[in-house]
Amino acid sequence: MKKLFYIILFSTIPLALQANQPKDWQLGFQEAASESMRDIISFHNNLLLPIIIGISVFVLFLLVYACIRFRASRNPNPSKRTHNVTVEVLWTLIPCLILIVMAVPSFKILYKQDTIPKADLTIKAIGYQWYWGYEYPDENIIFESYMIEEKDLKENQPRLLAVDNEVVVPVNKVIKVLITANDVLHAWALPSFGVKRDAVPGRINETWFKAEKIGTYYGQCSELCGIKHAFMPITVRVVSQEDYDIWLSDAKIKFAKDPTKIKVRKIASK
Ligand SMILES: [Cu+2]
Repeated sequence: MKKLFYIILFSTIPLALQANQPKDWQLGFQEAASESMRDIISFHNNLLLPIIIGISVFVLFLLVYACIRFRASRNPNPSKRTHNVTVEVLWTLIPCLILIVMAVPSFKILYKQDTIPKADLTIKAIGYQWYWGYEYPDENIIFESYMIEEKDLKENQPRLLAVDNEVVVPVNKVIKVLITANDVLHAWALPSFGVKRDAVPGRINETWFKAEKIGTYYGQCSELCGIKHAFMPITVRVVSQEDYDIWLSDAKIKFAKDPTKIKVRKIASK
């Protein structure tokens, strides 16, 4: 019995730690890893949810009240009234006011996301049927990122989310993402960063994020793009600046876009 308890305990701990990917039986959003996502979550939890609950409870009350108060046995001769100006004005005005109350903070968040601060790093994501291509335009880096098949998964790699070549970015830096596609519509989406933008062939969309926590974050293509739409995940690994520099110097050789531009690292003289 005790053994069973420990098995359950320890098998649930890793789940609790992996906050950056969908969890079994999850309700609501993934945990925020950027200010943008925190804004979205607080807008949802502090404003939308109370309004939705309030309206649902009110409508339920009206339904129950009407069923009981105006049932045939208690109200044999129904009223013939068809219009009531006061009630009609109210049921138009109140929903308008509710919409305005929701729209103001909603637009504020939208515009905040739309204004891209000065970028520390720019990456370009290109959607293909069915994988993502990435470029680091300022670093002469280009690579492709394919989903890892279930049979090839290593430990701690989530099914349908892990990729062979991850996007690596430094923590606490403004990352600008240029998004486009090369065949059909795709969408580059990363829930923990509050980022989702359509990838449109022949056009470049842009967005940004600033990851606040080191970790691996998972997203998926979010525009129906064909038979393997569900199999082109997005993995972003957020690392410290030092780790990023190490990755960068290797990636510049491994993923060089133009081999003539490789700056060979100076080998320290003996
Ligand atoms: Cu796609």
